[in-house]
Amino acid sequence: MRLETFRGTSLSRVLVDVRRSLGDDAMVVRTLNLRENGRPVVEVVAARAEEVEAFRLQLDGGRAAAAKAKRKERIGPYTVALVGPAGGGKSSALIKLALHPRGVGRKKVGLLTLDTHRVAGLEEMQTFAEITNLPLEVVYHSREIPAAIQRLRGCEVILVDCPGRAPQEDPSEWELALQALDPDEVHLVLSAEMRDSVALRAKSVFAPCGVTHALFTKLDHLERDAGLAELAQAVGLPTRWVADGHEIPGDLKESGPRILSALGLGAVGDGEIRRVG
Ligand SMILES: Nc1nc2c(ncn2[C@@H]2O[C@H](COP(=O)(O)OP(=O)(O)OP(=O)(O)O)[C@@H](O)[C@H]2O)c(=O)[nH]1
Ligand SMILES: [Mg+2]
Repeated sequence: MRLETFRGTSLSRVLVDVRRSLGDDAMVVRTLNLRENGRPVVEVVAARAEEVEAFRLQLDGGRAAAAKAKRKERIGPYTVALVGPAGGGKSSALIKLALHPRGVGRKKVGLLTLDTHRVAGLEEMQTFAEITNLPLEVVYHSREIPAAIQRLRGCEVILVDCPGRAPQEDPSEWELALQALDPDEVHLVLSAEMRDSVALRAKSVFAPCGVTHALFTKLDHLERDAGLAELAQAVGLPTRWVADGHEIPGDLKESGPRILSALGLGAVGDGEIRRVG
């Protein structure tokens, strides 16, 4: 989505330019009153309505037709896997998702971890499962998947934690296990501090995992969410959730209003967009 900046001596004149350039239903992202050489100037940042709508649809693609079609052919718990580079916040996001009503906290949740390489990672998940009394399956080999799923069959949703390792040409056991699980959704978990180019690289590296969504974390490290909307646009994946801190489970947010408001489109939570005129 392209944001264009218009300047003029009065708001009404600038809006005429905006309409002429971007169409009658152009959307105003922000207006600023400035001074240039001592004179008052109005600056308007705006975008084409259809481009804003396309971005909104991109973020909302969690209801993608492909996922629905796949779902029709399956029975059993809905499966959501979290993949991504080491330290991106997969396990923390999984814990928040499992508990928060904005995540899947209202459902009957089961946990499954493929991150068996690091003792600390495994212990973290086991401790979490114990405290919350949620069932946890620890899977070392792909052949263990059917039995693990069978034991979790009473759950509505299974959240799957993965190691922070890039997929290999010769798939390792956790990748084979992920393939055997064939999750309904695979969220690529990325720190929002990443440069767009690094995030795009991660997207292509983790593509073999069947990534369907992005989940951005560490928004609390950004200054007023600066760069978040640009990153989400660059990555170009449906994005349902973002994480913005250490608090469990509170620091999990719905992505749409948060990302659009990072652009100045509507206040957080209301999803409203101002039209010109
Ligand atoms: N400030 C902040 N820190 C976060 C957030 N999410 C995760 N972290 C921290 O980032 C670090 C890594 O988080 P993890 O959840 O272990 O990341 P991971 O992707 O599971 O890491 P690996 O399993 O090693 O690949 C931890 O210190 C978390 O507390 C967030 O939204 N904000
Ligand atoms: Mg982890």
